[in-house]
Amino acid sequence: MFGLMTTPHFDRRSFVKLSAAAAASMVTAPGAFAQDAPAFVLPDLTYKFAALEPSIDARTMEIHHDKHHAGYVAKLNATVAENPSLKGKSLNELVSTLPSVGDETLRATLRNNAGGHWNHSVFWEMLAPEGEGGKLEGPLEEAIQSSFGSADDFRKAFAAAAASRFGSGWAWLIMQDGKLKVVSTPNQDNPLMKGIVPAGDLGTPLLGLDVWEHAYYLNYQNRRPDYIKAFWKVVNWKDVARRFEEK
Ligand code: MN3
Repeated sequence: MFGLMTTPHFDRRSFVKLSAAAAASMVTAPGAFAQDAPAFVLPDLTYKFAALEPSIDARTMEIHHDKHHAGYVAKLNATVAENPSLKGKSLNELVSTLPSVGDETLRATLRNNAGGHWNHSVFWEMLAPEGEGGKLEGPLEEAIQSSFGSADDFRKAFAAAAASRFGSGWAWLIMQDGKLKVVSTPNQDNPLMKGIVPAGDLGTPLLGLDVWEHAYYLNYQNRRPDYIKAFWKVVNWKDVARRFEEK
């Protein structure tokens, strides 16, 4: 298996906060049931907005997290609240079972907003302040060398996927059938979306890069390649290695 059903790291934190939110809602509204709490919660960053400078500026991080990511979470919660059939489903379940959603409009809403919440939640974890994310080493480095020839060749392939994605989307390093592969997806699609993205792009995401303009435009304007180059300085290799080992 690709490990598609493994629980992402952030789910645990979300659960803790959800429980707190549920408790709070019961205090403020005595008649309310715990399940009235939002199904999904915007995860806090584990570093400050300015922590990724100069690679990614504080204002971009703030808008990206507090407005864009928060927007996906709000829309997703509103969608779940309006559709009882979705209640109790995990984020992983929502993104990996989209074809089972019969209603086309609902499927599109989930694709964008469950996808957006999943993608951004892992993206924040895949970044770390310069010097704190460790380096590419050990079994992950060996696997990258074996799949791409060298770490440099991997970086070139990943950067090419990120630079050539037309419009908005993501570049990914994935584990597919026991091998590492670089793919890219449009909009908020991701490699877990069975039946949505081409089969060749499916796998377990180990590293992702958001190449929507909202991720870089304030600082880099049209210079997406410069943003991609700077990204390498803030990759959290410890997190990538953890995903590689857990896959
Ligand atoms: Mn984004």
